[in-house]
Amino acid sequence: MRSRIGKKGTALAVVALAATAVAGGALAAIAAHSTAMTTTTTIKATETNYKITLSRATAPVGTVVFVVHNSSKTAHRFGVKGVNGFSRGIPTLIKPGQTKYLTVVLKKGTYTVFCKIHASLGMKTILKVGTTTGTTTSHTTTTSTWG
Ligand SMILES: [Cu+2]
Repeated sequence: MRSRIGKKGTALAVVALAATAVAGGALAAIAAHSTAMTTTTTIKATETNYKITLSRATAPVGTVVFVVHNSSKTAHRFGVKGVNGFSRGIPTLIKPGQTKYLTVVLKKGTYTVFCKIHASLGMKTILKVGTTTGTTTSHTTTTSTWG
């Protein structure tokens, strides 16, 4: 019967060494700093007459990049409204066939994504931020201080 203790023992020793190194002074500070994370979520928004369809209805807290495509034959606008007076939008018309981008940093809350011109015709939808369930995915970027 062969024993596997030899291999396991080596692996444990390596882990212990690494832990000791990190615990020592400056290295620990760097390791702590590099755990700061920013989450960026890209959401596709398709504008038609008179509807906005989002590729996802929820997003984690952080940066959200809206890729707004107007697939109708009418010019539209694109804006995001939220709690505490949050209001951002693409400042120009999105003409038929055009794609424009809006990058926003969103806190936890419920936001209304809308077309300023046609909101009264129902051209608006809801985006929930910070209430993500297991069905959503996010891209997490770890910022390293190593260069
Ligand atoms: Cu519109």
